[in-house]
Amino acid sequence: KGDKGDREINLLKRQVSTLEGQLRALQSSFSKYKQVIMFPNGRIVGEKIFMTSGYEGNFDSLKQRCSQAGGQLASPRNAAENAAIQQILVLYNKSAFLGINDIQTEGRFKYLNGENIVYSNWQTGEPNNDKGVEDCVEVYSSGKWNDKSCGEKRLIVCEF
Ligand code: 293
Ligand code: CA
Repeated sequence: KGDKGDREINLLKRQVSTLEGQLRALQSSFSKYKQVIMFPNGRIVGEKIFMTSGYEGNFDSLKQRCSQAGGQLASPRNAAENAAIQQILVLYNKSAFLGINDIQTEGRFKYLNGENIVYSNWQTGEPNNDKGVEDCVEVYSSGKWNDKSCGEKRLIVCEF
């Protein structure tokens, strides 16, 4: 009792206890900073964060801006992600372009990485490739999707 091994174990126990306290403080602080940074333009769904800056531009411009910021254009892969994007659009009463298009093959909508989409929420009657020029996808503040010309200007929503 009280030999060198015991003293080292007791030291380690105090160090672990100190670290546990510091970790709890950091978690609490991080949680608060998340709340602040998400207000009012950000939404968290699982590990994904959706965010707008309020900027409006054509598809290429939005794609470039999200990429420049270290993210990519919002690419909802399920209803929960689509609903999070919709909540942001309701704040602005605007439509956004998604990171989805059928530029490569008409009628085959893909994510920016070339993967075929795994989820969609088309408005009834869409996609209709109106006038043969609609290769991008806008999402209305209703959450429903419409294919639209990539040259139109829409709200930016990026995912990180
Ligand atoms: C046509 C018919 C409309 C539809 C519109 C959009 C354009 O004008 O009902 O809303 O196309 O699909 O992207
Ligand atoms: Ca359309």
